[in-house]
Amino acid sequence: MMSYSFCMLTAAAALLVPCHALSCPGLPELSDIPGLGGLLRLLKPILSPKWPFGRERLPEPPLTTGLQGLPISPDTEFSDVLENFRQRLSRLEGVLTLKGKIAKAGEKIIASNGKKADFSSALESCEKTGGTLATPMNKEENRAILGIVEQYNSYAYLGIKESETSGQFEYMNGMPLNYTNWHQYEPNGKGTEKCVEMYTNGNWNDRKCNLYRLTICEF
Ligand code: MAN
Ligand code: CA
Repeated sequence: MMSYSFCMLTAAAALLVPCHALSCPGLPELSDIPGLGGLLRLLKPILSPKWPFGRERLPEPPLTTGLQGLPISPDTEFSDVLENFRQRLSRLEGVLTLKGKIAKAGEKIIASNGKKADFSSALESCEKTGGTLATPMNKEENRAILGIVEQYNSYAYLGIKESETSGQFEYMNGMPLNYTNWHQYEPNGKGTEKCVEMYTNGNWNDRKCNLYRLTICEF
């Protein structure tokens, strides 16, 4: 049998436990002790932001998630605005995709300004608009870039360059390629063709950097 003082100590030490959960023989519930409620209310700011406990506790809003894992906002007006944006964005993407102006591959959006430029100017114009030169990192992305190449019927520079080691190619950030789609017998320029173009069949060829090629960016 627990003693009264042990129970009081336990109760005081376990203030985070809802009051009604603390019942000891002969001990009234904490909230029933005259004056204790007031004392605890005084201590509220230093106890826990989750105050009040037990019977006085307000119900928590349900923890649910909405479309694409976004938490549902208790502010329905805000979530309506968000949903409206999502739908308009999706329609806009649909129109641009239909017109062959953009292509989507996973999270990437591929687009062209329709202009031909040398490698560094093409890269610069992509970066100016917050993107970079289209860089196919898998079959799906290569297919998406090819869609734009086909739309303009024009070879395009890719975001790939020859590394310090002749004949080896890398991404613009210096990382080694983890996907390639070289045309037969390519790359063959060893030190003389430091850029890469995409043919109208989606295959890659290492090529000089000072030619005019379609600018395709990814965002
Ligand atoms: C041919 C091939 C390519 C090369 C170009 C250069 O098409 O040899 O590999 O890049 O010529 O003009
Ligand atoms: Ca070549």
